[in-house]
Amino acid sequence: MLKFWKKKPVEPTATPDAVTPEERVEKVADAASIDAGPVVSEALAETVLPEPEAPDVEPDAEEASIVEAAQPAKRSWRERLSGSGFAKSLTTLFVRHPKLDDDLLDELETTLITADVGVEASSNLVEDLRKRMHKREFADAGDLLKALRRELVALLKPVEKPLDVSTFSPFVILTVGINGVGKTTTIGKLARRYSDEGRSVMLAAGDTFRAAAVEQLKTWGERNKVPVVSQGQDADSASVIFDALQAARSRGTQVLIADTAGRLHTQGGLMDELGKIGRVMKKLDTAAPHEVLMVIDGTTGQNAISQLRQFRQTAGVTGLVVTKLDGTAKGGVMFALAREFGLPIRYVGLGETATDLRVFDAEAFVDGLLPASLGG
Ligand SMILES: Nc1nc2c(ncn2[C@@H]2O[C@H](COP(=O)(O)OP(=O)(O)OP(=O)(O)O)[C@@H](O)[C@H]2O)c(=O)[nH]1
Ligand SMILES: [Mg+2]
Repeated sequence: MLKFWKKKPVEPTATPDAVTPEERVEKVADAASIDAGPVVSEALAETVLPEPEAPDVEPDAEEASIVEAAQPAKRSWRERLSGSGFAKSLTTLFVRHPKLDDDLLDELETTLITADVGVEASSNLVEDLRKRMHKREFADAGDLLKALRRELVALLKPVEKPLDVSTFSPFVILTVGINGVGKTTTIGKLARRYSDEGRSVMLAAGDTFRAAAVEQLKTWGERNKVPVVSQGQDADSASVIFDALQAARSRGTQVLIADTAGRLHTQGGLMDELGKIGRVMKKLDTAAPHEVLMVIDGTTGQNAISQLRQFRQTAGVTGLVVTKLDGTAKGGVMFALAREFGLPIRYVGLGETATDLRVFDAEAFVDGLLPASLGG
């Protein structure tokens, strides 16, 4: 769970030779040749990219298998989300109020607000449903459930915009977020996903505050056979990420994912460091980072709104990952984020293992929260 009160990152210390990343960039740019190069794990040499396989099935059979394959995937969203407080209270609500009336709608509003959907969004949604009920649009609570599903999907559909990492090479993803939200774990899961898609991946250990953070990233790297660029503890984060970008470019790596230390959105100095990382990257590639991925803990509630507001301002967030939606998360924050910012939700975390990161799917998510049918 949230552990930001435990760890208090300090301002980054200067590198041993007291060279700022900006100066370092100048030095590297001035140098005729790059000597020692970055520290890259030997796993690079072992990385063998699988050949893309030609489809050997008839189009119809292929379509059928895609549909078939999608069913267990949808089922697994439901299995994972069914433990969440939001899904439980929605199911209980319809069991306790099988009758379509104002009481059902009043409780629905309370349920949405309690799940962190946001007061205004919840009230608007419920008032709209109430009007339609009074106009006798719904025959029973089952019809109301169907309308609720459509409304909830409509709130999330605009932010269902998957990340396309094939637009640049290397495609650079900078992950940001407060402490303990699941940044490093998400990077590990992304490394697995992109490797499985046949892409070459490199990780940059930009969380230089804790030795354990570098080790944690290296473990994910080894597990997925992807190289991890790191420097010693207390190295400058921007310098590590700069080295990694340089290495990724020279090796023709397709996706570079940079980790950063967790920081509170209220810590001005640390927030400024994210801006510096971006500026340093731009010296090598003016379009980098191509995605600033903010990781948000799904159990956070409304505080996620102020976190995102601050990170967007300082780090230019372009996409979101909402983690920990399995377990005790209320999940309503997804709707609040979508409504308030309209930023793409790229992925959601539904567990701790490598395959528990899903491309965000508005329908699958809403269906995972709502009872499948009433009395069924
Ligand atoms: N249940 C669940 N746990 C998750 C998920 N994503 C991450 N975690 C857990 O959350 C904890 C923190 O994850 P980290 O990846 O270390 O978080 P971080 O943001 O890198 O943390 P700092 O580097 O300390 O800021 C770990 O125990 C992860 O296993 C998820 O989707 N579901
Ligand atoms: Mg981390």
